[in-house]
Amino acid sequence: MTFRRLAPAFSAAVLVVAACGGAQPQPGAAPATAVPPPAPVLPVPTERQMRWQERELIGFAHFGVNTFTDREWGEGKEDPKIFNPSALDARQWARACKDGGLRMIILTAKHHDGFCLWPSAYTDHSVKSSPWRDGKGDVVREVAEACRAEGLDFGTYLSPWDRHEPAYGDSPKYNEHYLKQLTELMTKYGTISEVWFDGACGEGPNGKKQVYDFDAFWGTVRTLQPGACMFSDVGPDVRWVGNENGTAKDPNWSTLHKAKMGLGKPNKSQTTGDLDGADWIPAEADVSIRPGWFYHAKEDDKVKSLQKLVDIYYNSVGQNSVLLLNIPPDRRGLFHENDVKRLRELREAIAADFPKDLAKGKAATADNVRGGAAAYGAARAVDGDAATYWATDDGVLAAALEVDLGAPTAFNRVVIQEHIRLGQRVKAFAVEAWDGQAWKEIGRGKTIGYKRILRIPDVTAQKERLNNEDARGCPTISNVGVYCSERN
Ligand code: FUL
Repeated sequence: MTFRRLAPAFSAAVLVVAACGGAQPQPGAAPATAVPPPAPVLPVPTERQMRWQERELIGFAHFGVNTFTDREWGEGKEDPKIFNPSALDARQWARACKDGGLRMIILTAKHHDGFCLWPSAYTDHSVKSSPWRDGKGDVVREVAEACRAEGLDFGTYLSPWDRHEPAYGDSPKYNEHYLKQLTELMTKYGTISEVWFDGACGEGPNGKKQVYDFDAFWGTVRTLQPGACMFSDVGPDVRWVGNENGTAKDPNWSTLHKAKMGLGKPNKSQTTGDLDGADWIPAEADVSIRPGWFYHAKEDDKVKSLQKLVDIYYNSVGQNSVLLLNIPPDRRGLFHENDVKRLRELREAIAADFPKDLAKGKAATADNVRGGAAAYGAARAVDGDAATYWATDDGVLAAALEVDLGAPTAFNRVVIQEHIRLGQRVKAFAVEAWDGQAWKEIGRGKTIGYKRILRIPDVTAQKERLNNEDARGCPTISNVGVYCSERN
């Protein structure tokens, strides 16, 4: 596929050093047009998947008996009396997450050890058998309420693998038990925004391997919490990115051939998605802020460095994924001070990396505009409005959009977004800067999707250009932003 070049009339700029900044015209709504919008390139996201994607950063909290045994996986034989956080304050978790820019907390309501953080009616292996709050406590409720109070969404992790439950391994019986617990979580704690299904599976006391009835699990969530996104290795709404270090790859298609995959069987598709996948199942990248998922005092000085977390941000959110960052509460029932500090630093570092979109409201042109209509013009990619987009005519898969920054401008970050409500389209793209004499490629990639961020060496140029080289349908680009970060 060749890509188009813009007319020479656009190419008179000089390369000089310039400070970041400048006044920005206000964006306006896209003008009405009789030109029909591009037909969706299927599949497309549901509203619940859009809400999930737009959160970008979400929190995970691994908490339970492992916190008190200093282990990562409990055996299910732990005495519930060991669960006794001395100063549990879920508001502190929620405030720390909010301060870190995270938009949700997903709580391990039950991990593999089977200990329930809520007083389930279907087992005694729970907080009700612990001394914490005299056996009358409910961590799920406290975290759900804290999230609501701080304006965060709330999600639950209910491990199918349960090393305590005697019925485990008797597949129909355990599935029924699991469904009852799932129903408790889906009905007693208000809105649940994400439900996390871990694929781990083992044998029960009867020596038989448990066969999970995921269709029934997913059907129950869909009925009781229709707005919740369900995560598992392969969806139904969100897939695992294929590693636990918070890193997505390029390409990262949000589309997947679900039928070709199996739970617990990671394969290449899980990491990259499938270019022509029949299902919209975007990737979620999970990672812990510490080496372990649960709290261990010996890891207090092993909280990931700010630079490492910033890299993780670029490798996940910046590669069309959502970042799920785990912060394990300690034995007090608090986020440790070191983690709280690092979360705040992360939010500040990201804000500092994107101080101002220097392309917003600037003059933009394209070598093809759908039906010649202003409603799909290049200006729609720099108007700061996620609902508008630049689109080309049907069949024009390679096209270029050029932004005149108005004056030589220093930048080192490029943010590109597709209007994914119409499907993920771009297969290959390059970003170029006009150095006063010629266009120089400053970055390139395969997929864009909801968001693609390129960290590039410092460049000073008056013009930037996005060359869409190939796509699954006419490109629909909602944003091409450039930023100047102090750190490079
Ligand atoms: C894994 C589990 O085995 C880990 O303990 C942790 O919960 C991680 C997020 O998922 O599969």
